[in-house]
Amino acid sequence: MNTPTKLSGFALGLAAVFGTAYGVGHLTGPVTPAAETRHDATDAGHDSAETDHGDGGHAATATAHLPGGLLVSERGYTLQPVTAPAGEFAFRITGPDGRPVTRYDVAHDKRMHLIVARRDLSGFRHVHPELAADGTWRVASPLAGPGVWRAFADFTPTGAEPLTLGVDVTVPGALAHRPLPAPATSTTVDGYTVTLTGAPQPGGTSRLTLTVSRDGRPVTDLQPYLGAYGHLVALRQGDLAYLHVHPEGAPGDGRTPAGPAVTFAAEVPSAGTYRLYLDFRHGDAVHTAEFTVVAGDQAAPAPAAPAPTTAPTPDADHGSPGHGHS
Ligand SMILES: [Cu+2]
Repeated sequence: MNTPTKLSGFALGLAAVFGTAYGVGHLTGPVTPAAETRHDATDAGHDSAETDHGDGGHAATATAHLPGGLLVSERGYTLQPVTAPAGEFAFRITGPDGRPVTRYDVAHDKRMHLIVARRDLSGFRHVHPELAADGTWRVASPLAGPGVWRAFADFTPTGAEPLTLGVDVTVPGALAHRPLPAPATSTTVDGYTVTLTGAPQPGGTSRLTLTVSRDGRPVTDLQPYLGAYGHLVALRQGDLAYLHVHPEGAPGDGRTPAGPAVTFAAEVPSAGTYRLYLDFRHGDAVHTAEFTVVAGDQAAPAPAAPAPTTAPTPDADHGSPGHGHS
């Protein structure tokens, strides 16, 4: 493994990429002293003392620098689970006016991306609910068994900025202890082997390359899934801060191969342990490869001196901001 070599080369370039908004676009908002939430007038019951905003439309205020998914209510939008029949999961998003939102922009082929994982980071699923006329989203329940789950709604209300809200949902039953798998750079899923090159470093953009093989042979005919050859979600152990990253390049752009490697530029908000979930499509099925990674190597802090960037691949400079998160 030549990961350390690549990392040191990459670390030297970190200073130059500060401000790139991959995966966690809101991180680039002004970093203000951590004021607490700005609940709007419609958010009854939360009368934060320091807030005096009347219109709920402040895109660049306190929560602008938070990772996604930590809040159940943000910028006037609130994620509300709705009672549903057995086997179904339902929710709605209420807007600044307190009413269910019914108009959404399509992002990555869908108007709503619902991601779930247990609080212990097991059971990851990424599904796409259907919207009813009254603003209720419904989907066959992705909550596979007992536990405390985090459900993330990743969406863009028409006329507003993209948003990821999160809510805890408990499925009753006997709790199983599922320790987080140890950090690893290779994993298997559905007969595929996926290897990870690169490691996330807090404070900048980190290139993570995932390479897919099957039976010892590189997979070179990955199928586009939601407009990309892969979707990467990262959840931070401890609070399940959420990052959704799309790869460099796009199917059909004339320069992006259909595997075996898919490269992402990820910005992790802090040192810590993360679980990565790579969704990719092959053989007309979507597969999810999972990795535990540790961001921030205390033994090798990023040097501050600028230096030429060592490009891990020929495409290193093609970090188009157009591929930010959905
Ligand atoms: Cu999705």
